This record gives sequence, structure tokens and C-alpha cells, in this order.
Amino acid sequence: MNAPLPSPPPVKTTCPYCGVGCGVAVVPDAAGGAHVEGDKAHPANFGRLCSKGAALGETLGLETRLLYPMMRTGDGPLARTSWDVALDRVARDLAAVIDSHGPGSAAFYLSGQLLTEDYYVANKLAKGFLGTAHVDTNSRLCMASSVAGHKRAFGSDTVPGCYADLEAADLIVLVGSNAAFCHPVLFRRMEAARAKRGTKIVVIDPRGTETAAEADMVLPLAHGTDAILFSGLLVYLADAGRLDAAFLGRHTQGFAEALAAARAIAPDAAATARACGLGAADVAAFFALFAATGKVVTGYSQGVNQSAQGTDKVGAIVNCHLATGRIGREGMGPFSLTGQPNAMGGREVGGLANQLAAHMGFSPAEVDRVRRFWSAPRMAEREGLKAVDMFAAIGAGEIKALWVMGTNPAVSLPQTGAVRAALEKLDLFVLSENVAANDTAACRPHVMLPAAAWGEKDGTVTNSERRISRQRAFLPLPGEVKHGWWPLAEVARRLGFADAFAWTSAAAIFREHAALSGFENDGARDFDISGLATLSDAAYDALQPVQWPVPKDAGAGAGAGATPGTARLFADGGFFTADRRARFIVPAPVAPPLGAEGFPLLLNTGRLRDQWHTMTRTGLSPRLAAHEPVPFVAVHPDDAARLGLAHGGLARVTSAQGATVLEVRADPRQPPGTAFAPIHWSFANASHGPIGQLVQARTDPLSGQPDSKATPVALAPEPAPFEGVLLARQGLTLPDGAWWARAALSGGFGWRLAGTLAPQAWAAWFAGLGSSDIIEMSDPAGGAYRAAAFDAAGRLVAALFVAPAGARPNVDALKGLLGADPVAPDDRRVLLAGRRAGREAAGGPLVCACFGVSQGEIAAAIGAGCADIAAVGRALRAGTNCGSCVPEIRTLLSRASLEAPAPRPKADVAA
Ligand SMILES: Nc1nc2c(c(=O)[nH]1)N[C@H]1C(S)=C(S)[C@@H](COP(=O)(O)OP(=O)(O)OC[C@H]3O[C@@H](n4cnc5c(=O)[nH]c(N)nc54)[C@H](O)[C@@H]3O)O[C@H]1N2
Ligand SMILES: Nc1nc2c(c(=O)[nH]1)N[C@H]1C(S)=C(S)[C@@H](COP(=O)(O)OP(=O)(O)OC[C@H]3O[C@@H](n4cnc5c(=O)[nH]c(N)nc54)[C@H](O)[C@@H]3O)O[C@H]1N2
Ligand code: SF4
Ligand SMILES: [Mo]
Repeated sequence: MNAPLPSPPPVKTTCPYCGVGCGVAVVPDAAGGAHVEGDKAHPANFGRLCSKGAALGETLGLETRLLYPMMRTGDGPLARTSWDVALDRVARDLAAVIDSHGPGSAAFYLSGQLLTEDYYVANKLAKGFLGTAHVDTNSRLCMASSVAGHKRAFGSDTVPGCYADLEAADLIVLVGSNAAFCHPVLFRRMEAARAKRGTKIVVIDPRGTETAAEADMVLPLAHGTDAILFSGLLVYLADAGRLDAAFLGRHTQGFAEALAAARAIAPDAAATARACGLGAADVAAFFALFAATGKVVTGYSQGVNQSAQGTDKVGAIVNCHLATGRIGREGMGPFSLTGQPNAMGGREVGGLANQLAAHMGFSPAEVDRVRRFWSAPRMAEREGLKAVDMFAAIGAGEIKALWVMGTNPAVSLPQTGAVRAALEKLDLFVLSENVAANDTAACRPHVMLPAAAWGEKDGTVTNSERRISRQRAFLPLPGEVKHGWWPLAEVARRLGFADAFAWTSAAAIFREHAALSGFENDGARDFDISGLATLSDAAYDALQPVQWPVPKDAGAGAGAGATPGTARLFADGGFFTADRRARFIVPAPVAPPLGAEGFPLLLNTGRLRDQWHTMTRTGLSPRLAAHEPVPFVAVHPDDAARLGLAHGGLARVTSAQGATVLEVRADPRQPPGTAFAPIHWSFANASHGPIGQLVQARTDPLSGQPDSKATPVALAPEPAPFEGVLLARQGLTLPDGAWWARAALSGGFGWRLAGTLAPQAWAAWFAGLGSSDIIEMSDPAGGAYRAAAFDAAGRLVAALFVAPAGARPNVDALKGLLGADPVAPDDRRVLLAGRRAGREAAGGPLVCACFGVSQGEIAAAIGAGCADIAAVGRALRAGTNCGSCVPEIRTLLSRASLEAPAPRPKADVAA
């Protein structure tokens, strides 16, 4: 990992995962892989990478990729076709749908993982040339409440500050953000600053997280009550005389009404505490700390945005910063932590249904301006449908043609059951994808188009601090894969719009986008990168990371080295409202999360450290899979006991929308009455599919963003008298009735198994694999079955271990045999024993993904006297590279100092 880079010089590009937007230096190897390390010169990460970024080299394989256009005729299966045939079909069917049913019958569903250039082309085609504004994106599920909150307060979707503010702050308040897992490199920067200057970190999150474990103060407020907490803070700041009268008077409007509304919601600290389910002393201490500290950054993410009151939560936070003038100055400001690598770029080009392009909306003047710039024949003149409504319109048959690019809605939207049904109704369903199979691809697209993936893509992305960076290609386009913008331009050409879509490079598209941002702007719109509109191809290739705005008169344009950019906005007002004043927000009265008869718990959903969304890429890395190999639901131990759920057993989780089955985690960090499940699993890698099946489609009235954090659910034990493990070289179809979850292993796959399927049934299934060289151990009385199958060359094809619940063998040490060529006679014997001497005693879940160090090994090192993070690092190297696992090592250290490790409770064998 820390080995010096081999020559030739690395290609500098940007990580394709989170919105931190770390710079990556890559040296491709001859075998289609690459050596990846952090780019020391990139201002987002200065050389650091988290576990996901560090494992990028393991995700470049072509085995799962879509390499050729595919098309379906009639009810037949998808079959390989040529680009010409596929594009003719898309253009013809799109035109036919629009001719018969109007432009509003066509829609695009895009993604914050597309490059800015791809996004720009899709938006231009739809809104200017097809005449439909039904262009929305998975950013609706992600950043829409921040966008709406920014626009309401600032008149524009502007993030006022930058990452350096987190290092200059004396107080960082993280609201609804698990940054230790989700923005790990930025969190490392916060921790480093704390070590240097004693910054205080406050975490506001109902659930105990790794981020909370690192905080100086934790406020585990009740779900959905953030706007009450920040209303209470506004009242406190006013009553304590901490307002910035000069800033208020010169640069804002509406303070009196906002304060009156806040008083009605949260009259004082004690009332705030009661309404938020927090201790009065804790709330008072937080208010006093905020009031007394000038340099405060409030960072927020999905606990704020993904809420039925997300926009008001953003407004309540921004109010406190406006009232104290703590905005746009070093170390101060509200800071939206964006999720995806290009969530910001998508907003810049108008990827949301309620935006037009370049941060313009649908006012008649703006529609006219964009029409003239594009010479557009058929402008959409009104906002389109937002994601949840768009899929409802598809289900209702009103939208008949849909082009999905770079997102997996059959997993990530709320109510995925309804989403799947809707997708199957379309007259034309086009899917641009990197992978050949996922849950959305299973919904019978008519055409699948192979798109360039990270390493092949070429263009720009914008990170959380408005910094535009290049994603550069270091691999050739494999098979017949094309850049994302290309099929859009080709369809436009087929529809008669060749002149407006005539680019031959990403650089040319970027120049047009940059020019539009400056077109008739005169400083009235925040998003202005016209200083980059004349970059030559070479200057675009060499573009250094730069923060917008970059207006023309900023002396930019020369590209490398000469682009000044803008670190902060609004310190001296200059908001983008008509009167240049910011608006205070009057939040609506805060309603509790919706309850539902028969569904007594609230289901919260979110992310794990080492997986990215629906795992189409991180799922390929054995290292990353080892951290959390199975989908689970966490509940408080008291709830588990009350509901008869056994830690490690299975639970059926049900909501009004759907049901799934997950492994139970009894976790004291989970507030009673709530449950938490990760979002990463789907039917592609788990028998019972995504958590999105259960999630309600309740949305914020202003942003349209779904509340994915508070769905009423019921939990009940699911019978699982057996459990087991399956290892195999290839993907296998498992028997009906089994509960399983699949993860990548070096040389193949590993499945965790559970359920009611008895050993005899497993034995019959295993025999059906058709190997002529099988060894078996069957113990019907003991409820155990073990078997291994080999190919003619003596290589392991599959190994199965089934045992009574609670007695699943730890086969970690056997996983390496999948790569053995052939399996040695001694190892054949130990396979049936289900274990091999050596490392497995120190096994357990993987903690350090960089150096492959397990929980057991760390516990052993702690037992042997390692008393702090540094000592563990010296002994095992764990935590010394990316640092993502430092919070977990700290938890193990503190647990070891409190208690002797408890044995894992035996699972219930329910009848
Ligand atoms: N490892 C990893 N990192 C990622 C991603 C990934 O898939 N994996 N995805 C990226 C993307 S696209 C995004 S959007 C970001 C998301 O980053 P985060 O928003 O940090 O992640 P989440 O886990 O979705 O949710 C954050 C927290 O909100 C809390 N929460 C729930 N309800 C409330 C509430 O009412 N109030 C408050 N204050 N908190 C609440 C949850 O308990 C959870 O801990 O992560 C990015 N980074
Ligand atoms: N319950 C619940 N649901 C949630 C969330 C939650 O916290 N809870 N979070 C929401 C949030 S914040 C987000 S961002 C979404 C994420 O949800 P999705 O966007 O659905 O998740 P991904 O797995 O990132 O899907 C990206 C897909 O695009 C493909 N892909 C990647 N790059 C490219 C590319 O450049 N071009 C093309 N054509 N394809 C590409 C990948 O193979 C993958 O299939 O999930 C949302 N859903
Ligand atoms: S923090 Fe990790 S996932 Fe996010 S951009 Fe950096 S390396 Fe990539
Ligand atoms: Mo996101």
C-alpha cells in the first residue's frame, strides 16, 4: 500500500465514490488492473484515501461489465445487437411515444455518478429538444432538501464554505451525518484539526455511530426533531445576546418572523429538550457551546436531507448561522456534505426536474434565455416531475418512455416493489449501465447501452466544496463501451438535431456548459464558470481542481495554474435574491414521524463503511466485503428480547410497503423503538432483496425528497434452525427457500446461509451441481452436512457447510482454497472438518480493510498489551493507512477496558 509508485508517471483522476472528491493517482498495470494511491497534490485529500478509495484497483475487472449494446424484441430476452440498431430503436420509439402522447410522456432518470458533461447532454436533449422537463436524478433521494434549503435562504443553490473551514473551526456540529463512514477522508481532516487546535465535535444523530463514538458531545435526538433543536438554538442565541446585529441589518430579511416562529416551536432550552427527547442539561450545554464559539461549522447530510421536513431542517440550521453572521468566513458556516462524486455537477447542469440549466429555473425569462443559447426548438417551459412522482406517473401509464443512466432505482427508490412493477409497464425502457446485471436490469429494459466506467470515463465532477476536478481515463474503452454522452448525441442526431449535438469530445461539451453559465449572467447567478469557457483541449486535460465561481473577469481561462476559483461566498452578503439579502426561514410546525397501526418500530436506513450503495463496484472487492458480509437489522437489546429476536438469528421485517428477512443485531447503540438496516443489499446479492422494498414514499413537500430514515415497521423472528456457509468459484443459483447473502472472495464467492432448509435438502442440491468428485460428511442426527466438489483438475469448485443454528463453522481459513490449483490432499481432508489450523482462531469480522486485520487479531493484540491506537498500529499495521477503521479500533480498546468479551449468544431454534 505504501510502496513507491512504479513508473510510468501516474494518471491523476478523482475517486468515483463519495462527495469528498479525493484526488487519486493511478498507474495502470498490464493486466487491466491498476496501482492506486492518493494524490498528494489534490486539495480535497492531500494524498489520503479511505478503504473504498484504496480498494479501487480491485474493482476494475470486466467480468460483471456490460460490454455490448443489448436489445429485446417483443417478449424475447435481451440479445446482443449493434450500436446502430440499438440507437435507431431508441430514436424511433422515443419519437413514436412523443408523437402519440406528447413530450410529457418521456422521462430521464439520471445520477450524481454521471460526469457533468454526460449530464449536460441528457438535460439539453430532454429540456430543449424533446420538450420534456421530466428529468430527475437519484440526487432527489440525496441532496434535494439541501438544494431547496439553499435556494430558499440564499436565492441560489450555493454551498458557502469549503473544507479548510473544517480545519479552521473551533466547533464542528455534525447533524445527521455519519462522516466517519461516509466522508472518511474529510472526517480524518476534522480529527487531525482537533488534535492540533482542540476543535470540539458535536454529533446529532438518533443512533450511536462510529462518528458519535469519536465526538466530544452526542445528542441522540428523536427522529425528525432537528428543526425543533435548531429553532431552540435560534431562540437561545437571541436571548443570550449573541446575534450579529450588523449582518442581520445589512444582509438579511425576515428575522423577526423567524424568531417568533422558533419561539412557538421551541420556547426555551428545556422545552426543546423535551420535544427532542434529549436531556435538558445536554441541550443547554450544546446551546452554550454554540453561542460561545465564533468559529462554528454545521455539517449535515442525510439525517437532515432525507426527511419529510428536510428543507425546514436545512432552513433551521442556516437561520442560526445567518443570525450570528457565521457564514462565508474562515471556519464558519452551514455545510452540506454531498453524497455522490458529482451530486454538485448534476445540480450545476440542471439535472433536477425543477431546474433548467446552469442554476437557472423555469421563469419565462430563464426559459427564453436558455432557448436562445441552445437555439432550442422545443423548450420545456414548466418544472417536471420529481423522482417519486415520476415513478408514480410511470406506474400510472402517463410516462411511457424512460431512459435511466447510472442509477439502480429498483434498489434505491422507496417502495421498490412498485418501482419494479412500473418499469415493466414502459413502452420504451432504455438503461445505460456499467454492469450487465442488477435489480434494475432485471426489470426487462428494451435496450441496454454499455457505458464507460471509472478509469475509462473522461470529464469533470464537482465535490462538496464546489471544486471541479477532472476524472481522467487510464484504461481503454473495453468491448463496445462508449462515453455516457455519446448515445444521447447520436439519438439527438437521429431525431434531426445533429448541429446542436455535434461535439466530438468532453472538452467541447464542457466549454458549452461553461459558456451557458456566463451567458447574460452579469453576476446575477451564483453558478458562473465562464472563466473556463475558452479552455483549449490541452488546458481542459490539464485542468487543476478549481472551486466555482470562476467568472470570466477573474482572469481565468488559461487553465492550469491560472484558475483562481472562489473558496467562500457571502461573508459580506451578496446573496442571490433580488435584493441581495438572505431570507430567514419560518419552519412549519414539526410533525412526528408517521406511525402506522401494527408497525410499532421506526426503520432508519443508511450506509456501511466499506460498501458503496448497491455494491455493483465495491461488491467486487473481497477486502471490502469482509467488513460486513451480511445484510442485517439492528435493534436495541431490550427490543430484541421483547420481540423474541436472537442476536445472529433472522428477523422478518415488515412495513405497509413490503417485507424482507435480515440477520438480527442486538445493538445497545440503537435507540429503543427503532431499527436500522443498511441500504447496500439487493436481489443481486441477497435472497430477500433490498431494504427499499419497505421504505415509505413519504416526501418533503418542498424538495420532494423521500424520508428514507423513518418508516414504520414490525419485526418478528423468522425460523432459522439451520445456518451455513457456501464457497464457490462461480456464481450459483441457490435452492428455493434458503436465506442467503453473497459476497466476493478472492477466487470466487462466499454465501452466508440460514433458514429452515434441512441438511438433507442441501445435500440433494449439492449433488445437483453435477460434480463427479465430491467428498461429503453427513450427520443427520447432529443436523450437520459438509461437502466439497472438485473439478477434473482437482480444483475446488464449491464447498458447503450446514450446521444447526449457532454452530456455523468459521471457514475464514478455508477461503484461500478457492484459489488453490489443485487442492492439496491434506487440505481436502481438513475441508470436511470445516476448519484449518492457524489463523481462524484470530478471525471474526474484518476491521482494517487496508491490511486485512480482523477483529479477533486486534482483540488478541489488545489482550497482549496494546493499550492505544498507536500500539495496535505498530503491532498489526491496522489503522495506519487510510484510518477508516480507527473509530472501530478505539471501540475495541474501550470495550476491552470495560469488560471481558462475551460469547456470541446462541441463536433461538424456533419451531
Ligand atoms: N461508505 C459509504 N460512504 C458513502 C456512501 C456509501 O454508500 N457508502 N454514499 C455516499 C452518499 S451518496 C451519501 S448521500 C452520503 C450519506 O452520508 P450520511 O448522511 O452520513 O449517511 P447515512 O448513513 O445515510 O445517514 C447519516 C445518519 O443520519 C442519521 N439520522 C437518521 N434520522 C435522523 C434524524 O431525524 N436526525 C438526525 N440528526 N439524524 C438522523 C442516521 O442514523 C445516520 O447515522 O454518503 C456518501 N458516502
Ligand atoms: N432506504 C434508503 N434508500 C436510499 C438511501 C438511503 O439512505 N436509504 N440513500 C439514497 C441516496 S442518498 C442515493 S445517492 C441513492 C443511490 O442509489 P443508486 O444510484 O441507485 O445506487 P448505485 O449503486 O450507486 O447505482 C449506480 C448504478 O449505476 C451504474 N453506474 C455507475 N457509474 C456509472 C456511469 O458512469 N454510467 C452509467 N451509465 N452507469 C454507471 C452502477 O453499475 C450502478 O448500477 O440511494 C438512495 N436510496
Ligand atoms: S473519502 Fe474515500 S470514498 Fe470518498 S472520495 Fe475520498 S477516497 Fe473516495
Ligand atoms: Mo446520496
